[in-house]
Amino acid sequence: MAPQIDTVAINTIRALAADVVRKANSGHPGAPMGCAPMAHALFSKFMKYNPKNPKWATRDRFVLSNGHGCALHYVMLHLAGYNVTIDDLKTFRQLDSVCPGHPENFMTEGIEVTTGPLGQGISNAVGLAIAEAHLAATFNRDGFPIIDNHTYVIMGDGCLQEGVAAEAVSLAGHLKLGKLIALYDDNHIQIDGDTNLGFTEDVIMRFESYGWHTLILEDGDNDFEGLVKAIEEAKKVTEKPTLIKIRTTIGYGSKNEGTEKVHGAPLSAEDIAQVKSKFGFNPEESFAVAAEVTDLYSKIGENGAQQNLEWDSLFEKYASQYPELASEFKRRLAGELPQQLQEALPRYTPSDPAVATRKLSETLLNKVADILPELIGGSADLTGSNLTRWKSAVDFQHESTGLGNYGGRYIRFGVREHGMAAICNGITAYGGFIPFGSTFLNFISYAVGATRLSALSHFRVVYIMTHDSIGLGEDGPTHQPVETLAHLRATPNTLVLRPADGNEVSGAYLAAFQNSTRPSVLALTRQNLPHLEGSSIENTLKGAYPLKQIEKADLILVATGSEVSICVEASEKLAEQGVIASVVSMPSMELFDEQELAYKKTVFPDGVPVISAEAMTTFGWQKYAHASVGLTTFGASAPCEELYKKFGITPTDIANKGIQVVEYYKSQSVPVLVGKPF
Ligand SMILES: Cc1ncc(C[n+]2csc(CCOP(=O)(O)OP(=O)(O)O)c2C)c(N)n1
Ligand SMILES: *[C@@H]1O[C@H](CO)[C@@H](O)[C@H](O)[C@H]1NC(C)=O
Ligand SMILES: *[C@@H]1O[C@H](CO)[C@@H](O)[C@H](O)[C@H]1NC(C)=O
Ligand SMILES: CC(=O)N[C@H]1CO[C@H](CO)[C@@H](O)[C@@H]1O
Ligand SMILES: CC(=O)N[C@H]1CO[C@H](CO)[C@@H](O)[C@@H]1O
Ligand SMILES: [Mg+2]
Repeated sequence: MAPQIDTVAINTIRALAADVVRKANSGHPGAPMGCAPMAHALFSKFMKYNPKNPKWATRDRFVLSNGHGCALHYVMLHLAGYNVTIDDLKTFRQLDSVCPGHPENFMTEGIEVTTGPLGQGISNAVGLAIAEAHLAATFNRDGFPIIDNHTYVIMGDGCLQEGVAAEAVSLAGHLKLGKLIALYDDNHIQIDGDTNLGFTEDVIMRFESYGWHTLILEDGDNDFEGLVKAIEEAKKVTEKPTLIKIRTTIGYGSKNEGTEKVHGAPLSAEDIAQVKSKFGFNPEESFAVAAEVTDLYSKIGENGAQQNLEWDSLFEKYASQYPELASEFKRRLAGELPQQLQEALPRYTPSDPAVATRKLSETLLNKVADILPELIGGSADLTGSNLTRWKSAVDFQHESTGLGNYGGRYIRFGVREHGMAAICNGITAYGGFIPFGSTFLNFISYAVGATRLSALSHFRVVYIMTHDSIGLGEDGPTHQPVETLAHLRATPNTLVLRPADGNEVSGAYLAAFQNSTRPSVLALTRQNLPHLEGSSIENTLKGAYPLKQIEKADLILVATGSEVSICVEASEKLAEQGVIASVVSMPSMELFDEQELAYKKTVFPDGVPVISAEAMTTFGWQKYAHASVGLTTFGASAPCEELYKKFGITPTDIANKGIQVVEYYKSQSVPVLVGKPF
């Protein structure tokens, strides 16, 4: 039997969660009531945290991967003494509440990552554990365990059904992330009903084959001692992550316990009263916490604050013994860029030979990798194509493999795009890193479940995406992105950059590194591109700029990436026919949109018609252009030059369209697009 106080605390958590959902008249009581023992075990017996300093660098990380059960997390944060009051709990799911409908890392102290889209949280946790292992390997010294913590996860059936989780946990097993401990809420229920409708695999066998240590607890509702023992067991295994499969009852205590009815609907008033009576609580009282439970948790909080103080003095000693390491540690945790970064960025002139932007990206990574030790990442098995591995790189691998070590910064993600992006989110959430992931631009579509969360979570992740158009050629339409950038540009808080040459590649990386609250997607070519007259890092940061200042142009050609130099050629053809065309390079719509209106008007003055050219969907260009060159269909399999001819993206095609557009607007006024007053 568990000591009485634990039972009281667990039942308090269950009743509070039920109250929270009932008050909101919306939410999910089942998972919180079933997972209350796990949460209580972690928050009261295992986790190292200081509720008064939620960002303490070496705190244990906790992720509720079944984010729909977040009433549980908010209740735990409240009990543990974080800045979540009983009144806050009463505002669950209401506008501007610190207790939003699913956990959001930027809304609530103590929430590490945004969860709710199933499978993401457990995958983020793999990133958190990678970050911990790498920082510990980098900064810890004998007698100074500056970074030393676990990552704990609670997840449900849904998380285990999602492909992204399989990608991430497979990598976690390979990497032997021994400080990652996942508690699986094995309640046999999901929304449609019993999991036997579609989920009959042996989860334990699957995780064993991934290289995880596994444990089973038969009665997660009542065997609290067994639960604590299992977590202790898990902590002892240091070279494998652990999965503890815990049999629970969804909605434990409710009249509908053990059924899908308690998954996502508030308990009725009578049911809540019944639950409280069963637990020995006053059925008339809501949001009640017994003094003994408050006391228990306030002692735990004080203990955490004490551990934090001890760590502070350890860090002070560390700082006097290793001053450079300590100041580097502080810089990285603060998310500040090193001063030398900007000078290290390569600059080019038009006489430099034509190079693919993916290759220019490799050159840049080689120049900055040593200056920017927070840069960590890799490719989804396209290192040779994507050119993302710098010369001095060491692989992030467990030492026993002989392939690298935890101090390494190059991650072999395998062909796991979605897992890669979710892991990058977790690494960002840890703090102290700028992670990157790489694949062909087209395959970022496999990862958008996670890249969308990079944006929502305000995470600085750099997505280095190569082979960025039909320009990749022979691989054909299966590999050629068409709609991809339009989708990414439509995603809030996402910086899309498609540089046209070497200076723009440097500018694009600088823009990506400089903003610590949003992800960036760099779209890079496979084919070689000339260095442009008029390009610069500074111009790139403005998002769009004319390559040449022209007093009175008849026409503007705006393009991104590989199509800018094609437009330069088109403008030369037009000049031969007496049409003066200004070429605007637009490496980033978002950066341009953020400029002052006066600047925007100098780039797109009223009365001058605009043609856009981009070798992908024309969708979205209507915002700046009166006519567009691009695709409205999928691409095709052929050499690059033939495809540009087929889809009408040659200097001649663009010049011909230019003549047509100029002719057309001779007889009517040119609509104002940029800076219209509504
Ligand atoms: C990616 C994604 N797909 C669908 C949903 C909607 N959804 C929320 S919970 C849930 C069922 C999850 O089952 P389980 O993890 O077993 O949760 P339990 O019912 O045990 O609380 C679904 C389909 C979601 N949140 N995320
Ligand atoms: C606690 O959070 C509230 C917002 O809910 C904020 O106004 C307040 O300043 C916070 N208090 C502390 C001590 O951080
Ligand atoms: C970062 O990007 C956001 C928009 O996504 C913007 O509001 C903010 O000003 C940017 N910060 C910096 C430092 O550029
Ligand atoms: C300060 C602290 O609690 N550190 C713990 C972090 O986790 C390791 C296990 O990996 C423990 O040994 C430490 O005590
Ligand atoms: C230079 C290089 O690595 N090129 C590769 C680019 O990617 C394609 C597709 O994987 C390969 O076929 C090329 O060899
Ligand atoms: Mg379930």
